[in-house]
Amino acid sequence: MSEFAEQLKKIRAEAVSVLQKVSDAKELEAVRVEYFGRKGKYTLTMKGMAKIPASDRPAMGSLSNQIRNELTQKIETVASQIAKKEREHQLLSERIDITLPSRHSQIGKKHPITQTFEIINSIFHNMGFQIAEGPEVELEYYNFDALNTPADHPARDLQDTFYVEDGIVLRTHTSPVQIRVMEQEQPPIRVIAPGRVYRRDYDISHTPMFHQVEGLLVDRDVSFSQLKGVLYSFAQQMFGKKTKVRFRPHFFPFTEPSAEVDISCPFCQNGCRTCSGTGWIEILGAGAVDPNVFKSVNYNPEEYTGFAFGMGVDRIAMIKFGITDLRLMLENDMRFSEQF
Ligand code: 2U9
Repeated sequence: MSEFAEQLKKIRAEAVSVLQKVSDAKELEAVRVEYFGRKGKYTLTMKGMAKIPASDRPAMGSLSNQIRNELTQKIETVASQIAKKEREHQLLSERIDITLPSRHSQIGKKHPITQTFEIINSIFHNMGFQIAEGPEVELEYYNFDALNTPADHPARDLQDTFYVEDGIVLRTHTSPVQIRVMEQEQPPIRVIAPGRVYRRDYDISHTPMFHQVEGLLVDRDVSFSQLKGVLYSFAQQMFGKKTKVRFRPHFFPFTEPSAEVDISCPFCQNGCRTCSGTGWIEILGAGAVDPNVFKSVNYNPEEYTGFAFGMGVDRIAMIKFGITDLRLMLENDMRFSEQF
């Protein structure tokens, strides 16, 4: 056998044994270069072909081709084995344990004030009242003047009302909404005005922003007894069939006569902390619309009468859900709202 053939067979034997020990793609590439690179063992050996006598060349050409094909195929086989192994390794390392519990996502609940708004709105909606809304930054005219509240009334004081600028306030009640409704529409009027209101009050039982629902009904021959009927029905639906209602005389600039309305304490029979031992809890104010209010919207007070009422929603929510501390309502603590 010629030296050339000997050399090639040696290369083959060596390469086959080296390939058996290769364990990753980088090593494999190094082996490929070692034999078939520009200065690789096989490549260099093949340069000796020129010196082979012409008669031996066909045989040597065939042998070298066979060895090259054999080795190239072996390299490819090893390459695909390595790729398979690496893929398996990757799959194992990225394995997800689908039996693990999922991450807990907190689901919100409606705030008790929102829930209370919805209950109140629906009770009055079922009695035929429409829901009206208006601006929270309001003209002093709509907030006070049109509501028969004189220029020197204490409610207008800088100490009690947030003034945005001269003649513009943060509304202290939702009553201006009803004035705006009456400016736009003729009787019969049946509206409630839910919304945020602002007063310069901040202590254990007052916050500078709170929530109200007010109601207004205007028509011919509206009576105080109709007001009593509507509010009685509201109290029964809101606080239960056993609820008793009483009216105490009061004064508001926009209603005459006026009353404060109490319900029998839902927490006790004859006196507890919530009702200060009286058995009664104040829930709203109300009255017959003052004729001066009608005059400011060009309604004829001889032709029309009406009633109005107003309630603090935060207060109603506290009674409804038995919340004892107003501050809890404003902290946005999920542990609080989850309870309702
Ligand atoms: C118009 C005419 C009259 C609305 C009324 C009350 C009585 C009342 C308070 C309850 C607790 C405010 O949130 S509170 O502090 N409200 O007592 N509100 S009568 O009277 C109106 C409204 C609009 C055109």
